[in-house]
Amino acid sequence: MKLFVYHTPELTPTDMPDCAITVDVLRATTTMATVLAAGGEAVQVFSDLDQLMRVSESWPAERRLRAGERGGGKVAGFDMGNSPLDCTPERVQGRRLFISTTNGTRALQRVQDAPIVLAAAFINRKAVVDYVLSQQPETVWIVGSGWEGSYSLEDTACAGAIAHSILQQTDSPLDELAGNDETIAAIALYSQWQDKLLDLLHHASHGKRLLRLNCQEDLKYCAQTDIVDVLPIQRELGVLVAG
Ligand code: 3SL
Repeated sequence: MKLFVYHTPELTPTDMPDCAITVDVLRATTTMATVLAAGGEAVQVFSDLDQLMRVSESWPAERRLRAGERGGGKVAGFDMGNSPLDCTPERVQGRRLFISTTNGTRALQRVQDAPIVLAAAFINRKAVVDYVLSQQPETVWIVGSGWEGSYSLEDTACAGAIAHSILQQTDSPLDELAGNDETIAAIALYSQWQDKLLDLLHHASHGKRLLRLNCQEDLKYCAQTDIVDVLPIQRELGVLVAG
């Protein structure tokens, strides 16, 4: 197995790996994992808000939830923004989440043609790592969502958490497992911050943006590791289910 970390969708090559893992710790992939862990039927991702509205219109109203986020805030006319804390079992059970966010949904679409597409965050890191180890894909890309084309500290730290755990559980030396320098840097970043991930989110520029929007509790939630045992896996183009 070779692991490659890419910091943003823009830095991700155009050919496809055997397995692509998209990461948006703050907050899209954390929200997706939470919805599926809470009994949501599926998560369907869109980069375009109008397209989301059109497609979801054909879905029964009582079995859908529309989530729209731009700039960290909820888009007018949508049921919710992108806070994982809004995704309680009472609210999401049996429903499909139709979601469009600034960066996370775009990152997922960037690698949607890979044979295996997963969504990962700190909260479901173990479920993702266990699945990758069970499947042993030859090439694994971990793609950070970043923020509008630029680097996000928290996504690279989560990529490092995944790579670090895979490294610990395989016999391969670091140089054999790591396919690019970014993978080694991500492992180093995670190793330094693993016991203070909430502090790291407070240092991150998007963390600061969310703090200005009073999302302190979201940061606390997103900083937790391995708290949900759920594998968001793409079943059809743009649709993720609990695997
Ligand atoms: O960029 C994204 O996709 C979002 O996760 C951003 S936010 O955390 O909802 O502001």
